[in-house]
Amino acid sequence: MVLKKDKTVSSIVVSLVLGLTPGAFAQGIPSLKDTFQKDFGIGTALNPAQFEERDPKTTEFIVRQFNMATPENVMKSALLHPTWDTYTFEMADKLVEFGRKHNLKINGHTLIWHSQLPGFIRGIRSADSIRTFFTDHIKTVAGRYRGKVFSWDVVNEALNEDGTMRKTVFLQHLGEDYVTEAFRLAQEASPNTELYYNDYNNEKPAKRAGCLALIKKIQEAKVRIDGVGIQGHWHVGKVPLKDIEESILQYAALGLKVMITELDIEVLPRNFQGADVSQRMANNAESNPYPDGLPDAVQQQLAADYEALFKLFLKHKDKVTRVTFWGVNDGNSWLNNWPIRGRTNYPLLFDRNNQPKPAFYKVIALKQ
Ligand code: 9MR
Repeated sequence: MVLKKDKTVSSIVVSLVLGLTPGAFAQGIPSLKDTFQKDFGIGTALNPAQFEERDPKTTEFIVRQFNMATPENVMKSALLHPTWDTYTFEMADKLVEFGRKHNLKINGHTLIWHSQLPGFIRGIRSADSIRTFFTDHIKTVAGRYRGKVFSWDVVNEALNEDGTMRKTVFLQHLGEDYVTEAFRLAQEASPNTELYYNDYNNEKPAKRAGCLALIKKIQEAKVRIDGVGIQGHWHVGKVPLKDIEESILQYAALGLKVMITELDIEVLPRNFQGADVSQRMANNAESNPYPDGLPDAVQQQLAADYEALFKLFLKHKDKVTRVTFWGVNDGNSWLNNWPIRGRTNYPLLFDRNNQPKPAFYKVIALKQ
């Protein structure tokens, strides 16, 4: 109880320092989705404990803060399509139902990705079999959620850092046109769903050029693509604001909606950037420096980074349609376990108890 009181008091102090009206606290913590209602959607990645509503307080919190959601894992092919001719839709159905019940628009993630593929793919040697998997998977999954999800990340992470096509099983067997083909199949199976290409580091110039070329290719084939997702796995003190702005402008110039789809800001030591899940780092004495709390200087830098990002998103709110955080709070973040297992990370706006961090108030204050 005492602890709770202290937290409320410190939140009020933070708000006064930031110049927020005391009214913002009359109803408790301000709501991100309400604050940015006229600007863009606010999304989060969800895991089963959350969309199965195992804790009513968590549900209440999610529904108050967010109006869009992406399944963190349950719609990936390894989970949906475990053997050649079986699909397991139970968890994905629950997520979709959670969205319907609580008015959160669902972004399906993801139809075609080289990672988290079903195990049986490894045994496939022929192009025909890969094509059969590819076609059946898109038709079946996009078809099942037709009219039920708002959008799909049709293809995820098809590019290398230099902008060339990543050598995936799909590129190898189906050739470069597989991306266009995926969008064509998704359009047929789910004609009224928004269709996106999603990647990390595609704000960086070389990868962005590859991404722009990929999008143009789809458009030249007269196949529909509605938007591009910049995942947004960035690093504290190093958020590439200029590249992000240039990317928003260049993607929007192709007529696409731009989304920030997996936002988080790494605060722990890392010797590379991006989100290639196959990359790992060795554990050593310095790799988990803040197990008991984030030092104030890093907390303030994180707040400044989030403030600068949201300022930029607001400047381009006519082009940015959604900002999705990759997790509800710091405790849920994949960055606690990647690229090293068992670290204590602080990449989001809410702490492990769903309490707003200084970064949250900086972001909210942009609209006061
Ligand atoms: O957050 C996801 C984590 O729980 C999974 O273990 C991981 C496995 O591939 O995927 C994570 O989500 C990824 C997303 O689907 C695509 N972009 C990078 C994300 C972080 O790795």
